[in-house]
Amino acid sequence: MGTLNFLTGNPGKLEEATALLAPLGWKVQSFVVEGNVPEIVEPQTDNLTTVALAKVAQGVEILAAESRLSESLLVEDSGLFIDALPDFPGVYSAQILKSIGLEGILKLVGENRSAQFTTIAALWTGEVVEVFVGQCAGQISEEIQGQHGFGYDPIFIPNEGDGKRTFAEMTVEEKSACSHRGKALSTLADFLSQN
Ligand code: ITT
Repeated sequence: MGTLNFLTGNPGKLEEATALLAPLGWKVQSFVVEGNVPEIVEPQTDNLTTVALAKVAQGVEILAAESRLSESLLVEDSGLFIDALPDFPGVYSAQILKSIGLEGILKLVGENRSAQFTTIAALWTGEVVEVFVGQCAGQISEEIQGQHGFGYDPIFIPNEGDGKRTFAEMTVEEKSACSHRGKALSTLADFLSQN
């Protein structure tokens, strides 16, 4: 079985990647050095791809310093983009969530509730970096709904599915079947199976 080192400080991302990739024969493990997830500096930019590439570059430097360059390294950067609020919260999704919370977002959204989640995943294969993209279109819910998942899940209703339930009202498997991350990682899994 192949092993993927996933460099992330977000346990929800790790859980979703494991649920999706383990049945396909990939062991997903948290990338840790001396028991800790390494600190990564995210550049100030409004582009998810730039952030994902900066994360993977720093991760590969750490692999090299650990003499583990032949191992894999997966990173990803995700963001929610609300149509009525251009580029918001976008690459600043983590900071905005911390500062105004889900209630704050709901107050800002008016009649047009359309939104998209995007994931840019970057994989160091041990030789090269490959990039995978996943997108999921949906609507911002009227209220906070559901207990599962993390981040913006309780206010995002994907258009695929019944169009009523938020990601936080779905199982991990249901979310991955239509989510931005699920799509990016499914493409990654196809790539791995062919290479
Ligand atoms: P990393 O260590 O992997 O960077 P992070 O949580 O900082 O973890 P991101 O910058 O990619 O990851 O995420 C930005 C924000 O968007 C953060 O607050 C997440 O909780 C949220 N987010 C990302 N993916 C999400 C998803 O599938 N559902 C809901 N919220 C999500």
